[in-house]
Amino acid sequence: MKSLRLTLFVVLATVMFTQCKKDNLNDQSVNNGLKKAELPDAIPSGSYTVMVENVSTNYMFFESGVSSIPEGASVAGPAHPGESFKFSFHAGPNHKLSFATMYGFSNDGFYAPNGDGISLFSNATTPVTGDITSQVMLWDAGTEMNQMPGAGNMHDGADTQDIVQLMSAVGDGYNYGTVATNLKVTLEYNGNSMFTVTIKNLEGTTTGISPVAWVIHTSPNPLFETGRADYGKGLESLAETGNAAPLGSYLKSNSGYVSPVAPVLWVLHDKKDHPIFTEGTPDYGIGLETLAETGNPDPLYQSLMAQGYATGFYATREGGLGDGPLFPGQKYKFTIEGHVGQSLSIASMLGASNDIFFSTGDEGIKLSNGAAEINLTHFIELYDAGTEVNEYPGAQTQANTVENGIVRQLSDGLPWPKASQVIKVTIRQNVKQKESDDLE
Ligand SMILES: [Ca+2]
Ligand SMILES: [Ca+2]
Ligand SMILES: [Ca+2]
Ligand SMILES: [Ca+2]
Repeated sequence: MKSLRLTLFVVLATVMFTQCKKDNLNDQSVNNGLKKAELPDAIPSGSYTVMVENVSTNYMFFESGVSSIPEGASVAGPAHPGESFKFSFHAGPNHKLSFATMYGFSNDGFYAPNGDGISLFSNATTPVTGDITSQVMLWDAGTEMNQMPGAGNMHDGADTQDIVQLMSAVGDGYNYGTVATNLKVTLEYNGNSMFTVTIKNLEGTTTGISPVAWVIHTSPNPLFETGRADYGKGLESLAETGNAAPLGSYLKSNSGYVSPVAPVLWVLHDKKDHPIFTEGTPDYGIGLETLAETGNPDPLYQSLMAQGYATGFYATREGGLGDGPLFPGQKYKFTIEGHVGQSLSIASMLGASNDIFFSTGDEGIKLSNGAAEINLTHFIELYDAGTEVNEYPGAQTQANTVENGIVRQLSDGLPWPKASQVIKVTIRQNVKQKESDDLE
């Protein structure tokens, strides 16, 4: 899995912020276009502080939805005996499937997998397909007193605030049939990290089933936790009335793509140099492929050093969080020594991708004078290194595929976020005291 590779590298490399050519660059910088009279005590230095932040929304779930129209029907409603619900989604090796559908002839009974959800890949590489009915159970939401299940159920049990548990653990003495005689749940793999689930209500079933709320997730217990009261996010409504909309809308508003931002490589150069890549041409083969595919900037850093550039990379998160990629809300803050007029280029992998990276473009951004903080985010775009085949955002199932592409701005038709939805980059020129400068 991609983000794992990223994390592993960071553990291995105790990344130190490195800079070279610091001394001679510093001296060149001070008088470049400077109006000294306006700055009696402090003058701009060649030192800049760069802040990189992951500004993504930290969604709890990856994808979600409601399947409300039985196959072959034209309006929303329950699936009667012999009918089925079908839905599709994308998922990667770390994703699980959970769903819930009401056992119609009960008070608050519903079918669902257990809290862990259903694994979608075995050995992290092979998509799971076929009959997954054995991973589905009948649960009691604990929100209504049970009555005799069946067509005669008045659905007027008393409201309760009990725990969610297996129906078999409730001990109400009623016969709900078995999951295997009521349902058949199957999983198909459609390729390109897409799956389709079919929940068939069997001919010999003891009940109809309601529209299905489903969610693709990584953390356990997205819909309920065994032994705990209902979360109050819509499961009660689904389990008691078959209305999946409230639960579906809760899941929807908490679902989306989340990616870490990998450690950030920077390099100072002349605008014409294009040290990291040249747009529209193949990767130089000096380390960008590793940066873009695994998040590890070290090979590119070593190459740029060997070419004599002022370069470095940074992986230490603010707030005592140690080295690692940036998760939502986390930031790097580091200082570079350059001079006005030089170009600054940065590169960092979009962690939940194949070979997508943030970049300032092949020419970089010109360093300027001015002590105000400047937001550089609008100079940052997502680029495709052209070295690994792109897959659905956040559902990376393969590594080391061959793309034979060129480095270019990301444009593959897949629903990637904009760079500015994930990353924020600011720069501030540091000032230093004139006296101390004179002492140097
Ligand atoms: Ca109940
Ligand atoms: Ca209730
Ligand atoms: Ca690619
Ligand atoms: Ca590759």
